[in-house]
Amino acid sequence: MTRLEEFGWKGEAAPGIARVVRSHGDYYHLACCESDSDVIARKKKGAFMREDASPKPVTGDFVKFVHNPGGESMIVETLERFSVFERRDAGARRSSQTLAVNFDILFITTGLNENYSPARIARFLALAENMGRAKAVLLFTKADLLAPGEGARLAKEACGMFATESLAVSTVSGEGLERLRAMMHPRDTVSFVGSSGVGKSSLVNALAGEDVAETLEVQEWSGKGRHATTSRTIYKLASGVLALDTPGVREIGMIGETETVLAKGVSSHRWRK
Ligand SMILES: Nc1nc2c(ncn2[C@@H]2O[C@H](COP(=O)(O)OP(=O)(O)O)[C@@H](O)[C@H]2O)c(=O)[nH]1
Ligand SMILES: [Mg+2]
Repeated sequence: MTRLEEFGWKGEAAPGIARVVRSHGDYYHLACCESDSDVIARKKKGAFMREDASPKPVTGDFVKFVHNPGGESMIVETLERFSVFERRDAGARRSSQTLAVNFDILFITTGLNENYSPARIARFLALAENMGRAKAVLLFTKADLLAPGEGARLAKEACGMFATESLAVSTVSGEGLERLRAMMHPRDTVSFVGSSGVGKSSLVNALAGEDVAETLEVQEWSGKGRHATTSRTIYKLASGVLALDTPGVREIGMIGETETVLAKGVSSHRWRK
């Protein structure tokens, strides 16, 4: 299998096609069949400026690129996305922010502590409504903070309330992790979205069996709500599953409203250092 296929390309692997597996600033790490390691590329100047141009690439995108082993490789086009999850902002300069693309499963992640809010889950589900060819699963983390069986009960209740598959897990006790693994297939891309601090990176690490993702983005709390982590990465787990870890979403809004519950809940999180 080529590296491009290992990273989720389900069509015929061809030169000139790649997947963005990490991005920081102007630089993109590409998995492709031309190389056994990441090829670093930039966007071709002007290629994403025209009105009819494809969207600017983000981690998870499949792209067309020009490979230049001796110099700079250039991304020239973003291929059509089969799924997209985006946040819509009210009155902001940018009207939307693309949080994840080309995922097979969207895990809407909620902590079983102050983070728990049916209203927020409903909001995430509403944003997920037209996300494309992917399924949504409600994932409840930190089940160890509740009495035994309580997390599973809440997950079952949510499943009834939202008619969406639900699961309670804990990276501390290991509860639910086997069921979570069983939901994911090799070369599928899974994406975890939810508030900062709910344990998305911890889950990726637990699934990977080693620390690949940075957890507890400490600066995030000291910087008055600023997100320190802006890079997004696709991690290839030993199982062959591709996990897309995204920076936390502090506020996720529908057009015309702002989520404030999150900011309030944060200060009383018991795990805050
Ligand atoms: N009690 C408990 N704490 C957890 C669990 N998973 C993660 N945490 C803690 O929650 C905090 C935030 O985790 P992190 O993975 O960085 O969250 P992210 O911002 O969603 O990526 C860290 O202090 C973790 O140790 C869990 O299952 N149970
Ligand atoms: Mg994280």
